[in-house]
Amino acid sequence: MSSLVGVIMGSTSDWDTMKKACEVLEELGIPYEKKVVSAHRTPDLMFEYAETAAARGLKAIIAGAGGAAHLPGMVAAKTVLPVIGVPVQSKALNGLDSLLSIVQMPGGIPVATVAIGAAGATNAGLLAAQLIGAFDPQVQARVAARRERITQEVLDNGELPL
Ligand code: RP5
Repeated sequence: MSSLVGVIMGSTSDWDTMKKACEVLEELGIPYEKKVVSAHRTPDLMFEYAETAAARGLKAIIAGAGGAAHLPGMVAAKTVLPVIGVPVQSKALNGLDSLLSIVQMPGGIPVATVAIGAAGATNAGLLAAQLIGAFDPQVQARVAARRERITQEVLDNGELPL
C-alpha cells in the first residue's frame, strides 16, 4: 500500500526524536515514508516534496525541525494537506526556539504544533493516525485500543509503594 503519512525532518540529527512518530505509525499499521528534507539545505527538494505530496496519496505530513525551524511552515505553505510540526529539542535553547518558530504561524496557513521533543513526535504520530482514523474505522479502532491499553496499564500499576 502506498504511504499515507510523510514524516520529514530537517536533518539526520532529528531522527532520534522523529523515530517516535514512525514507531507509532508502525504500531498502528499506517503506511508511511520518512525522509530528510531541509528548508535551508535542500529548499528545492522541500518545495517539490510539498507540492507533490497530495498527488502521491499522502493524507498528512509530519515535519520535525530544530532551531530556526521553518520546515513545517514552509511545507504547509505549499500543500493543502494537514501539516503537523514537531519542535525538535535544540542544544542552545532547549527547543524553545523550535517551538516558537513552528507554532506562531500567521492566520491562513496552519501548522498543528505538538510538544517539544520525543513526546511531541509520539503525539504527532498519534494525531496523524487520528486524522486518518476519522475516515478509516479500522485505524480508528486501533487508536481506541491503544488508548484502552494505556488506561489499563495505569489502572493496573497505580498503587504506589508506601
Ligand atoms: C535544523 O537544524 C534541523 O532540523 C536540526 O534540528 C538542526 C540542526 O541540524 P544539524 O546541524 O544537526 O544537521 O535544520
